[in-house]
Amino acid sequence: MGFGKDFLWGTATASYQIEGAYNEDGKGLNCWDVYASTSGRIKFNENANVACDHYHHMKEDVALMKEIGAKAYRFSISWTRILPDGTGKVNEKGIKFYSDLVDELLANGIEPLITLYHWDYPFELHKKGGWMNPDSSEWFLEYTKVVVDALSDRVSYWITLNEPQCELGCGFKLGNHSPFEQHNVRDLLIMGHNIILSHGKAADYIRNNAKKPAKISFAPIGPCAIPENVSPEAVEKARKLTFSTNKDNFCFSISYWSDPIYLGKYPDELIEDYGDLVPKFTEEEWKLVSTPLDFYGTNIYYAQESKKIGEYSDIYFQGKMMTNIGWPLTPEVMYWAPKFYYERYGKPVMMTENGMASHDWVCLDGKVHDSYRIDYLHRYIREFRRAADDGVELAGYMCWSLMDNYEWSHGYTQRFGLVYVDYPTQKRTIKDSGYWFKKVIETNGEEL
Ligand code: GCO
Repeated sequence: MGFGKDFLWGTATASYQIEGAYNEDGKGLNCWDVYASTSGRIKFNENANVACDHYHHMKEDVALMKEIGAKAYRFSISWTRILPDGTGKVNEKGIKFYSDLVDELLANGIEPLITLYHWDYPFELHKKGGWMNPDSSEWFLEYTKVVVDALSDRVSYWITLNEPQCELGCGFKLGNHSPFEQHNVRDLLIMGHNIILSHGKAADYIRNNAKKPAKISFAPIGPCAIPENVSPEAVEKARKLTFSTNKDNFCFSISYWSDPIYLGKYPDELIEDYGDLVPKFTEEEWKLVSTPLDFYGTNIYYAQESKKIGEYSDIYFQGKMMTNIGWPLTPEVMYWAPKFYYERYGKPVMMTENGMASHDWVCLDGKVHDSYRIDYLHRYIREFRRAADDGVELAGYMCWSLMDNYEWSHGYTQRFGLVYVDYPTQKRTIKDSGYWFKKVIETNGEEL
């Protein structure tokens, strides 16, 4: 069966990680701009003030996508480039940048997929309490309206939120992402509630107001557990673990976010664990939250740990193959996750991110020979295709990332790109994996 004829092959990035130009042309500051270098939580205190300087290399970067043969590009919009204070005054130069990007993509036959929010929260709104503020979903709606009104005449694919798990879990529970805070369960449930409602209001607005018929989703992480074997009992055990809200770690779970959005209810387990601490949606709000979506976006890099084995676990064992960032190689997750998500949420699955970090450099011959990344992608995409062969509807695959960029708390130490970026000179070099991916696209993944 393989990937269908309309399967979208592309690459993905996010505004803060690539754009730079953090204070140019009227852009307002976000929480990463303000805290990255002062938090003490980022490798070498690095920030993305310049990053890949994509703001000034936009056309060159679209040309690279074209060279790689990508049919789609997932990128995020910087909220404060559009609304410098988060609400109120609109920055026309910010809109122009994204409008030009969309035009450039379309002129090169590349489908734009917009992520509205990939973690770069407006600093002015943060000062007003951010997601804790009961108005926060209205702020998000105001921002959504400006973007959708400006770009939906040319854009069909909309992803409301990237990985709300990390937004909440890393930003406000663990405190290792901006704004580097640590909150109690009560606060986390309030913020989660407002984030889910923000998604709902945005999805409803897009559905009813986009000028082109819209395809909408969000892009949660997909920490799926892999069955120990293929017996029905083992599969059921993995399924249960995959969708568990996981008590104190509920903000990193799948079901805490996806059940309200795709099934119109909170998971029973969450209510059993937290009862009245879980803020309630009105009936009207539930309708917005569960606005029917078109696909299920998911970012997947490795499986969920499901069993401790002494010092180790089923996914981390002595000498286990790991990528440079320390994530284990678990290609089977690309089969099981789409299968489980399709069963539960009933929508075509789009891999909105997948890829690997490795130690890359430009070799003496001027090329980047990243054979490990080719092997990683080969193993993962092959498993993804197996899900299609098994009847799971798949919508696309967005490789993370188009180019090396700022990897949050790891600063620039992790290279995820199909394109190498030499930061001091901003010179780009397509890696061997970029050319390999080009062939995969040309053959629609049939030769893997
Ligand atoms: C995430 C984000 C990306 C990361 C990528 C590699 O998944 O954390 O969506 O911004 O850069 O996933 O960690």
